[in-house]
Amino acid sequence: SLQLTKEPKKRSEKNHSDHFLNDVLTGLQSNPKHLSSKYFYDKTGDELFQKIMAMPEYYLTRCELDIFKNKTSELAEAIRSDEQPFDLIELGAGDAMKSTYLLKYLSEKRADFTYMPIDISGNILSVLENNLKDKLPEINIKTLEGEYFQMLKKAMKLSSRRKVILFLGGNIGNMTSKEAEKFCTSLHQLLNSEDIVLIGFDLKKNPFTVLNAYSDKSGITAEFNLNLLTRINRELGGNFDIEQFEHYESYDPITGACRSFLISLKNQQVKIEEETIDFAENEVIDMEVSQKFSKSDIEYLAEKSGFSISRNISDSKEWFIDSIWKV
Ligand code: AVI
Repeated sequence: SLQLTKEPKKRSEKNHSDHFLNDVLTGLQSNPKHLSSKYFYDKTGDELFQKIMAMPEYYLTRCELDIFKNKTSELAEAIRSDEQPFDLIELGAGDAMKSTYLLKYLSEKRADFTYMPIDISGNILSVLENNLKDKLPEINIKTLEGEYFQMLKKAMKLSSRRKVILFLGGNIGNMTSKEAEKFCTSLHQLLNSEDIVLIGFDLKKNPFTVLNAYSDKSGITAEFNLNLLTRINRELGGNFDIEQFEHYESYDPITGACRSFLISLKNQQVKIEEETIDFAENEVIDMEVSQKFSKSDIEYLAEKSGFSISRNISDSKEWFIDSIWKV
């Protein structure tokens, strides 16, 4: 077929923006309309997320930091296996603020490991590499720029050492439960029997605490959501009138789904490339889910995807769990 005779597409800027355009149009032409929160993180989005992490309402970062600062030896014990050398791979490492505590501890204990941060942003990886070379020059670091699974496969080929995979920050909560299951199952298939994963889960807690973390009074989370419309305007030639959309957050304490929407404040049409999208007054765009988990939700996900839980480590408030899984 035509497909087979075609040259494989190179990973390029063009290809990247094709995906973005496709996902946006498909999402906005669906019913209900939706956009993917993975596109929140352009330069402005990165800055807004930094602001979110510093907000008093946004407890997640502080809770996981509490674990990495104060339970470092437990973490290290749970991920090390005898004195075996290993590769410590972090998915979506960003600035590696939390993992640096673990890296420091492991290096003080003379663990034999290579730190391999994976991130889609080459920029943040070079910042991270420079920081670490400055703070912890003794650590071996190999940065991997690209998509999680592509880079994981590359890491598996690069060395045959034991792998420890970190997936922090509650990022798994931004997947639907189906996506999370698929993600963990693929991870399980890729790994070997000695390998370990450590995943950060935000726990179900007082519903007001959760809701407040995602509907801050200062409006930063609203800006974070609206910024995706601005990004569509800039990168895909859209003409969203940002003023005509409003952020709405909801939390369902039964399912643990904290969900974020943008409401269209009037009947309006938005153009993106050649396409016209109709919005009815009060129609919503489904923007993001931030799933909260119970301990049994975590167990279910681990087992469903083939893992078994080796240890759960939580912060002093018991609001967040770093769950350590065996293959
Ligand atoms: C990155 N992720 C874990 C954040 C969360 O809590 O779902 C993204 C976020 N959305 C709104 N505030 C923060």
